[in-house]
Amino acid sequence: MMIPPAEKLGLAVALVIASLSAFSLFVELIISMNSAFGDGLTQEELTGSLGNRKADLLIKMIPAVVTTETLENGQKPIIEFRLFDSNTNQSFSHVTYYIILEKDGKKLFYDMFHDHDGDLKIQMNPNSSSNISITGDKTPILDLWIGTSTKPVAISGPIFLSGGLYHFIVRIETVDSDTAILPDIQAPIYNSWLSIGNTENQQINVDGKQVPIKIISYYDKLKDFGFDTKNMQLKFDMPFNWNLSRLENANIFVHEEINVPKPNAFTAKGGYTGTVNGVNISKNVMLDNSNSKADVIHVMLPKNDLLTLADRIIKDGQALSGIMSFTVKPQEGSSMGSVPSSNSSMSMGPMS
Ligand SMILES: [Cu+2]
Repeated sequence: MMIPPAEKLGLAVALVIASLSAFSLFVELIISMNSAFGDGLTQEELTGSLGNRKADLLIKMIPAVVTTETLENGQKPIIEFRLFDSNTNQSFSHVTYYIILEKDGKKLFYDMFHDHDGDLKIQMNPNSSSNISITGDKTPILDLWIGTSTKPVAISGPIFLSGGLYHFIVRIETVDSDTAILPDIQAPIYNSWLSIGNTENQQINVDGKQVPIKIISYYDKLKDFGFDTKNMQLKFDMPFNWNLSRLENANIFVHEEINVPKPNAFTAKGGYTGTVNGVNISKNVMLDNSNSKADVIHVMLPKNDLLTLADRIIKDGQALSGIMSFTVKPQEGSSMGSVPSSNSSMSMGPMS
């Protein structure tokens, strides 16, 4: 179809204006009626609707385990966005995604992306250059980036350089046709906080021997790491917003992974206990002992447990500190049994 240049421009301008006006509006208005939230996962399905159709958005990191360490080793993860009707599992066609990426409230990039089959793939190429650049094919009419499975659009630059939560704000601009722009009031908006694991190497002193350990935090960056040699207790803190309504409205999952080489006195008991802000969370501590050379200890806090903890921590008056404070120490036969698979890179599906 041939479209005269003036009309092309008009369409593009309309699309830009539609998205700009949506921006100022969405905070107060649209977000409350037509959006979904997620927090701390590596993939999730956010529910939404378009007219009388279900319009769920799958946001997924491929592979599921992306950490500062795997990225430093050259990993270039793909982020998949698929808008689909969950009643039929059919993808919408000709989906234009307006995507904003933020970290710690700071905007990293925003642009419009399109996939004719509704299944958008964006490759992330983190590097320390000063600017973000996007490379790929574009649609002929609206000049939107196209990212398919065989040819993902690539975003290069200072993204995913640090671990923690990356906030994707996704607004659906078109479905069914490349040029049928959705009115503000209908355009679904989705919020997802995907997690890049932050890998930290530490040394602990076990019986006078330095043991190098590795901690991966799949929620936010840790701070104030410490090890009490006498009690053999690890401790570390993480920034965390304990606000109950925030937690109730999010798909949320906190996952810390501690790798300790063995054997030594720390690993000798074959089990571990843990606390969060002084509350015993040993049932959330799992040992993967499938590797003969290292214990992999997972502290996994799904939403329900986080809500219970938050309730207690708010009553204790600890919530204002904005800290989740972990301890982990060895204890005989205490861990919930071992993770069955030798693959500790568990995939974190939607948890609500
Ligand atoms: Cu299309």
